[in-house]
Amino acid sequence: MTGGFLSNEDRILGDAFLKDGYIIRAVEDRASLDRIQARMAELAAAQLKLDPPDDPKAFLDDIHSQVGPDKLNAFRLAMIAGINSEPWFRRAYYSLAEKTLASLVGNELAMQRRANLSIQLPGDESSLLPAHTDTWAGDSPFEVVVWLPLVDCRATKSMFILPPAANAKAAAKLSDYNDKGVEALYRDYEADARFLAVDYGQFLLFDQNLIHGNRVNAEKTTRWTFNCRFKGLFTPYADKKLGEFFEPITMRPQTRVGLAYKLPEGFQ
Ligand SMILES: O=C(O)CCC(=O)C(=O)O
Ligand SMILES: [Fe+2]
Repeated sequence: MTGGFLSNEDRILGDAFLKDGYIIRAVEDRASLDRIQARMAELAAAQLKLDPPDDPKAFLDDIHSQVGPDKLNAFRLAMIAGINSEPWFRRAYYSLAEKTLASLVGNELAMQRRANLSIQLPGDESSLLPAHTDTWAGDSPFEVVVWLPLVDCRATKSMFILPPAANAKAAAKLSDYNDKGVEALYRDYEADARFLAVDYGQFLLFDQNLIHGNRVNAEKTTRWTFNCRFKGLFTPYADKKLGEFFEPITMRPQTRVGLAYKLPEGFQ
């Protein structure tokens, strides 16, 4: 049987992931999470010419009092550039979900080179992601997303996903929406969509082959979330290539040996 040699622990986690299409867990390295959050708050304050905040979470939650929708995308891009230029950032991000990734994806992994950041101000309609799967847009079905909130994310301040059963129903009828569009798709499956409650201190790991997206943030505070893709290093790639979009992060010694090996020439 496939996976018959998995440990009990891996089997239990894997069954939960396959049933729901996602898992939500406490981060595996709280110090790294706090470091990322603190640095983001510092970068945001510097960008806005403010003093570094005492309470990073409250500052980030309230950023809509400092940044309006017109300046939001430039601000967001500056935040992404700032955090991705920290040499420790990707290792810290990986450490938040290291064991879970090993269990659900593998022990030789490729990681997205630059994590994305989503900032959603209360009531802002300008930066929404309609219902989609990443695979429709050129991602490999072997990719998962590690989604990380810097503030507590609940209801429309979070993202929604269709669990596998509802997703399968929607996928079977997808061609009906060529004309009707994905907003109609969302409406028709809205009752099945799960808005995932993920608080600061937790991460969400989800299967991006399932329909997901977000709506206008109807909460009173601003959403800050990272998303970053991981896949088995030797699983098939789609549009996002190794070396361009992805980078190997946990290659094992015998793989290095194998990749470097050249059969001796001229020896019979
Ligand atoms: O953060 C969201 O609302 C959606 C994220 C998403 O679509 C993704 O990470 O693939
Ligand atoms: Fe997505």
